Amino acid sequence: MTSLKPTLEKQPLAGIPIVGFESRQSDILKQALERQGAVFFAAPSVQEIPFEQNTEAFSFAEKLMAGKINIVILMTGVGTRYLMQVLEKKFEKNLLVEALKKTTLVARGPKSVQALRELGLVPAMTIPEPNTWREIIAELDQNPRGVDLESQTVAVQEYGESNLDFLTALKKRGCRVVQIPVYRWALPDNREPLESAIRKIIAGEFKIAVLTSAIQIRHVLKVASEMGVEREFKTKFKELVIASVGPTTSEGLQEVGFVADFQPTHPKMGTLAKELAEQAAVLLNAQRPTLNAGVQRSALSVKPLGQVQNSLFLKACRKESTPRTPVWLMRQAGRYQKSYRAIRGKFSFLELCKNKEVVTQVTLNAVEELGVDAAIIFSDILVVLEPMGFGLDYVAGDGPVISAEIKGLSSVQKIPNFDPEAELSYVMEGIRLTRASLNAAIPLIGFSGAPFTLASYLLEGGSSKNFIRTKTFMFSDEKAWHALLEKITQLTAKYLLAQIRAGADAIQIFDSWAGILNALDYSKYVLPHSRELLRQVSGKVPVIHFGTGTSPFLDIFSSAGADVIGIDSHMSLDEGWEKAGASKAVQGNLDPVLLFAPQEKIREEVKKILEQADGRPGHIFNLGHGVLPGTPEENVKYLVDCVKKLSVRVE
Ligand code: 1CP
Repeated sequence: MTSLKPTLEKQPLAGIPIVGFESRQSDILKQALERQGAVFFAAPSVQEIPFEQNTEAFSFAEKLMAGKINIVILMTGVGTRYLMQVLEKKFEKNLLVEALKKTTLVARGPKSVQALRELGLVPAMTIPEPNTWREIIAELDQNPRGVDLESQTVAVQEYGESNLDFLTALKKRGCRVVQIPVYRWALPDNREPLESAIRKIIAGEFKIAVLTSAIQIRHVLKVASEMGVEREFKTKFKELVIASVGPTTSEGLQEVGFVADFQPTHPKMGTLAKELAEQAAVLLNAQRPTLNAGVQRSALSVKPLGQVQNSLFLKACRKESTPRTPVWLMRQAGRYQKSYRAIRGKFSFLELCKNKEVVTQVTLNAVEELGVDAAIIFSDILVVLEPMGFGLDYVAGDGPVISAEIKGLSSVQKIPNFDPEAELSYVMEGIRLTRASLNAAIPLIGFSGAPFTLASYLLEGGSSKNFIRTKTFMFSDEKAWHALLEKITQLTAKYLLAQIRAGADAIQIFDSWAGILNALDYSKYVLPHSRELLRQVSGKVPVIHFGTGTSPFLDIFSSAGADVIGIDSHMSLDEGWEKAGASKAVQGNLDPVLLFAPQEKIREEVKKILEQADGRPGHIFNLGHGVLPGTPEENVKYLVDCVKKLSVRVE
């Protein structure tokens, strides 16, 4: 025994107690982790109970034999085998296989490919990793084998429970869908290991929990609740490193309020064990980055595409339904926070914006302190003014001071084109480092000012009340005005595209002061430029278009073309949504001043806004404008908690 010790000590998982909830393949997981030195505790959480008298399966077989099924999608290997076992009781195997050969067979993953191979069948289509329903739809949409979905009959071998998102996506494409449920999930007959694991988690006996399917966490919570320890369990479970095998499992975790800390590059148990071992040291020491030590959580840097794409925030941006409403707040990082003031004490505002480690820390602090569903990169809309050749300073108490003298067309023509990758490299580096340090399931928002709002700062030289210089310039020299906005549009588009390349998962365009114009002037002097900017940056990641005072012309504002429309607090959310258009997602709209009010009042207003949104897909909770300096921090946190609790949708 002792001879093993030196080698074991070199293994990063040596002696680390890990709990896993896998059932059927528990041994494979155990071996893979033990090979890395871990001490594994198996707590099977699910059993599959095949439907013996499966009428849906029989009716599928009849349609199949009659040549009425065009496409068969095999979701799991075990399901494919169960299905054949059930069908063979009533039908002849050869005939079934022959009939399957005449359809287009789609295998979701390598295990369904294997199960088909055992029948002598080869799928016409296999699905790339991470093998979720989204990849299936993407493959079918690409239509590589000339499969036209419209009016096709598609049979889906289901497992455990129906995936409504998937079925809806198929139906939207004009398919007739035949569901073939093959087994249902149940708790294991022997719950003792699971109950014991729950007790051990509460006692702090594990360091890492491994989940290998989305149903597992729901079963674990069910048993914890039956044991009367759900609350303690949840608190302690969050202290573990939570490892998820892939995006669907991570999404399942997120739906019940947990965030996966780790997800391997391939959704396989072997890869999970290997990469978990590689990253264990960093994961187990996960600390927030410190100013001097740099960012230490690089292990979380893997950004498996599926994981962030399935976040509540990005789903809502795409108008997909979510189990609760996502929430983040404009200016969630800022002077109302003690942690921000402490850091700001050491740097000037621009120094802060230009230091990627500090940018990362400030961005993450807000996410972690508040528990919001999205991060926004810490920067400012005005930093673009420097490479445009203008002086920029932030003067305590007075806000930004910009030295610019724009007098007619010739001064507009003098504004240089600049390369944002080079001249605003600190923003891109900040995005890269933040993305690498941020929890892989939390999206990062990049941003810019909109052409009008940026022009107003240039022309006013800073903040303004009446925007006299801006409007005077606009009304008296239309040609120069349009040239100025066109110039800013081109530069801003390049800047936003660079942010997307650096890793921004969504972008927000702040047209904070658009509401000082009326509908006609907005349409004439601003809309064409905002529309052009949106045209240039759309289609890559969701784009949020925010303004204040825009309610009188929110329909026109919305027609500029963003995916998500910001609604300020001057209009109720439902009215705003109607005006923005039902096809849009919306973001908003609690009055930031309400955060100074008693918590009961905040709760009441949150409820009101949620009622107005009425559970419709596509609402992102936010304020109508940024968090104000001086806002009580506990109220900001309270707001976020309220949204999370009050918006849970009961299915
Ligand atoms: O003293 C300080 O510490 C500076 C305060 C501060 C902060 C925290 C400024 C100066 N900018 C920021 C950060 C900031 N600004 C962020 C990232 C933080 C986050 O949202 O979590 C963002 C997205 C902005 C965007 C921004 N800057 C806007 C659009 C949003 C809005 O509130 O309408 C605008 C208009 C600015 C300009 C600006 N930056 C800072 C000031 C004081 C101002 C002027 C505001 C005004 O004219 O009233």
